[in-house]
Amino acid sequence: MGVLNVTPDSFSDGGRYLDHDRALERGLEMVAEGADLVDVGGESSRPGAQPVSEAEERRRVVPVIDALAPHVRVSVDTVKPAVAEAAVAAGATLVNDISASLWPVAASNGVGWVAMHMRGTPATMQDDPRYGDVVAEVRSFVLARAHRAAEAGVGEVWVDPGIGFGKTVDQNLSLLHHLPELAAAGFPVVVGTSRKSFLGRLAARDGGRPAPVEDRLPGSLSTSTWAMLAGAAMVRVHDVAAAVQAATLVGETGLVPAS
Ligand code: HH2
Repeated sequence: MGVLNVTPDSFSDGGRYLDHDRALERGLEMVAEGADLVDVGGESSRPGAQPVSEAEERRRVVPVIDALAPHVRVSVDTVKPAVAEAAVAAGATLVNDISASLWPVAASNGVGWVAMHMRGTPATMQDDPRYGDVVAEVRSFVLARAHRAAEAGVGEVWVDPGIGFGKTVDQNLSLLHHLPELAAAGFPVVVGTSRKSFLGRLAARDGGRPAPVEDRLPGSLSTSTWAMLAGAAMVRVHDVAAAVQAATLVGETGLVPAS
């Protein structure tokens, strides 16, 4: 799943693809690089991000989805039902939902749905995140939502532990460590670690300064490779060509768990 943020403020590619033609060009480039799916988003969910209006988000994503859908499977990264509806009408066939609440939209439109775990909202999620047992809480949350969606008639339901969404570095690492248990629960798993700040902190340089976004490819690739080996059926990445190479290698090792 290649990431395409049609936003001015996403944490790693904000502003680069706000222009329609540049977004389309990048989307097609990711297809050429081997992406099976392009995830189009019109609202940043980085820590502290402020929401945008429904009309503005629709204006950003709908023309890009409309132009990309004939070439590749498209998902829409949104938490707004009306934006999801408009995106599906434009050709998206998967609703990537960081709020894990839009399954009724997926059910009524006959499209797939991703249930991701987040603590609170992007504006507040990194304010002192605490859990009794992060792995158990995230797992029971996403599985409960996934079962509700399946009961409502959604035929394709994914679960996602929501790396970086209201989690400390250690909590993110615990979730990655315990990914095999989530993958064994019966729903396909998608994982997004790409360029996230915990990778910057883990690669901190002298004096503890986190590695900047452009230096997080090694962490992005090693964690997405780990996720694939641990049973994730899809990884959400910015650097598609590198991730496809890693995925090919993982496939050729023969170590991928049987699904
Ligand atoms: N991460 C981001 C956004 N959407 N969706 C899923 N399913 N899983 C994720 O881990 C995930 C996601 C955040 O990354 P990005 O889109 O690059 O940044 P921003 O939210 O600032 O636009």
